[in-house]
Amino acid sequence: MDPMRRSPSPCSSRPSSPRTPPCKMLGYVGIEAVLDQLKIKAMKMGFEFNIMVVGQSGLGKSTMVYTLFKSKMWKSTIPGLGMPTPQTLKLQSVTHVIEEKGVKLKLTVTDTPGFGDQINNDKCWDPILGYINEQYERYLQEEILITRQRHIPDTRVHCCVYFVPPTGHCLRPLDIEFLQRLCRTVNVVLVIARADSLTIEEREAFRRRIQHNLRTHCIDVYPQKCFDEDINDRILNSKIRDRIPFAVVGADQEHLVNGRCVLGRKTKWGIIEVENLAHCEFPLLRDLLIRSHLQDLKDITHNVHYENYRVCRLNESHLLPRGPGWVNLTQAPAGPPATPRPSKVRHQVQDDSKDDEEY
Ligand SMILES: Nc1nc2c(ncn2[C@@H]2O[C@H](COP(=O)(O)OP(=O)(O)OP(=O)(O)O)[C@@H](O)[C@H]2O)c(=O)[nH]1
Ligand SMILES: [Mg+2]
Repeated sequence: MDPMRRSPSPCSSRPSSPRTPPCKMLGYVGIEAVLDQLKIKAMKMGFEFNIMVVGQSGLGKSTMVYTLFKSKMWKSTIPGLGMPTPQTLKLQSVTHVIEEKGVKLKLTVTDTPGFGDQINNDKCWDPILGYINEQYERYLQEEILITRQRHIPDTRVHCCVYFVPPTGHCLRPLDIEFLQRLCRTVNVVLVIARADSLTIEEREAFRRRIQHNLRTHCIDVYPQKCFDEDINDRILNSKIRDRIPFAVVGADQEHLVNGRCVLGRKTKWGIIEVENLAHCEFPLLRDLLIRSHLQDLKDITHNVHYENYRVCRLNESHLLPRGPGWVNLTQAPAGPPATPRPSKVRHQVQDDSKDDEEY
């Protein structure tokens, strides 16, 4: 059947029916329908999001994972309700598909053992950076195959939540060293852990000191100023940057407060509700990660962090002997590559591909 007949154009010369005023739709092409198509496709495909929690031992990383995704995640991995969260002894990833209103999210959470317990904390960032780079390498190896999958499974870490201990002073040298390395490789969202141990004034003063430390040590945590795309981004992200690091409290127990079931920590003088902004800033963290910036975190991971990794590896591959298989990269060495500082690398990448063609 003639497609033109199936969907008569709003501008067709046929006499219009009495219900459609003749010239009102003149010029209408129907481009906006592409949004519906994108939505239908995205709903069918679902979303992938990978998050990692990092920080010193006992700061509430595993508990926060539970708080973030409630019983939709993690409960199956915690041995029995009401049992204390066990110490995390090895880096472990758990994947769950969670569904809300027909939207599927394949969520992978990587919980990491706490660091900083050793007398010598030298290179305690190696296993974490090693894992992050390993996921980039996996993606790259799939991407460069001649016959590649239509959809490459994405295990790259889109966001790393870094827990700062609630010392009330400033960032410790270990945190500074760790963060400097991490921020070059992945999006880092900074939080003040166990914020219930600080008063409101202490939290505020601590936050300002940490912000000052970040500036003086050139640590660019998410959302990075240089990646704001327009004025709207700048306005929204400036507000977030002003509140970072979020002072959060984690909990895995529910309590009854005024007839409502709330997640919180029970103390002698009352219940600290994690969802209550008057008690802590957990809702700001949750909104940033899931409700407002999930896609942006994925975009920056792909366009900036992964791209930097890819450029480094492809440049390395130029050192390999030329021949039919030269693009087929050998596996990355165990250590992380010397990744440059995050930057929009589109030009670099294009230049690189031009070089490639010259071979
Ligand atoms: N006061 C307070 N305690 C918390 C908070 N979050 C977690 N805890 C408690 O701190 C203890 C350690 O929590 P975990 O979640 O196991 O800490 P972790 O960072 O995963 O520890 P490791 O696995 O050893 O690295 C548990 O008893 C939690 O109930 C918080 O926000 N405030
Ligand atoms: Mg843990």
